[in-house]
Amino acid sequence: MLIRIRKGWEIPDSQATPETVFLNRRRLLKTAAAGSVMLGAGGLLAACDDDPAQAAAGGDSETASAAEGGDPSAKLYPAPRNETYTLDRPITDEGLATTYNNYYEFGSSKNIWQKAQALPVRPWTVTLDGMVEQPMEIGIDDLLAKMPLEERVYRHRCVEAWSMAVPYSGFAMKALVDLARPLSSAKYVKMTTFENPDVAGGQRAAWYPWPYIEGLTMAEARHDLAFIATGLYGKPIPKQNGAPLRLAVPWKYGFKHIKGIVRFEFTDQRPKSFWEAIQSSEYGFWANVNPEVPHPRWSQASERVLGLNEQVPTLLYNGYGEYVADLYKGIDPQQEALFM
Ligand SMILES: Nc1nc2c(c(=O)[nH]1)N[C@H]1C(S)=C(S)[C@@H](COP(=O)(O)O)O[C@H]1N2
Ligand SMILES: [Mo]
Repeated sequence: MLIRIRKGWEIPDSQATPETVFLNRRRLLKTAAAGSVMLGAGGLLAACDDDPAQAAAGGDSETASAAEGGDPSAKLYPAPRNETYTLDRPITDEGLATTYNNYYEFGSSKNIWQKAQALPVRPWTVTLDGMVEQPMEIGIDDLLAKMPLEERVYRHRCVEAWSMAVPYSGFAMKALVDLARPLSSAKYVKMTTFENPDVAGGQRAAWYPWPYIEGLTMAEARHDLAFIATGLYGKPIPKQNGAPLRLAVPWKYGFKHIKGIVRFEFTDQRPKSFWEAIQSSEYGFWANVNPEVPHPRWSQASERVLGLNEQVPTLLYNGYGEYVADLYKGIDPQQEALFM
């Protein structure tokens, strides 16, 4: 168990578990309360202690990534690194990034990676529809064959005030938008996660508004930083991290990074995301990272860097302001909650 003295500006981790605290408050999910206690100081260590099989894995990346065996896309990785985006911190240990996850379809704890192995990721069909020239369905391997794969290292900042630095492989979301050929009247892209309660036990909890939904404006979706991740650490992306495809928009809080996507729908209606549907006063559409705009229940001024267990200041747009600030120039922050 990790014990350290908290500095004045640090928040207790127990306050930074928004989903579980919220549900506890509504008395909807008793086990979530246990989860939030487990995720107190030294959360990952506590989670590991809790489960002997997990402790045996001991953050061994090979174990957590083993499910890629037989993945028909394995030969596509590692993809060449795009050096445009660099980091100010070391890459998070692979074993940690693949065993400390948020994926409510498989439960509300961080320790869901084994449960997620039950998700079949082949065949996997992606639907591109809505306001497009021609709706289309495409299998993940056909999609991968069409897309220019590359690797990018991105910072990843959860709204719960922890962060990682992760090498994703995949393709610019713009390439997928171009493939879909949206009409000029489309204003947003709405993304939807799979629904399969037989394997995803969390989806049997009826109080959540399944399926998980997320959305971006067309300008955000076409921005070079918006990335569809299909690989992680030079291999196909593990199921717990969102196989076979998930979003990575690193200037936004992690809950925007929808996993296990089956549908991209182009629309002129702003989508209501999963967390917005649960608690719109705490989780909004924009979710851009801003250290000066606190979550209603805790500060966003700093973040705990997983693995280093170091508290560092959070950066505006998670450090990507030079690329993305222009996207929001015409938007009045009094009218739109850009940072929630
Ligand atoms: N479908 C789905 N996508 C999801 C989530 C989820 O519960 N379900 N959690 C989100 C949250 S809150 C975060 S922080 C990231 C975590 O991604 P990681 O486990 O790869 O670090 O996934 C996001 N995508
Ligand atoms: Mo998150």
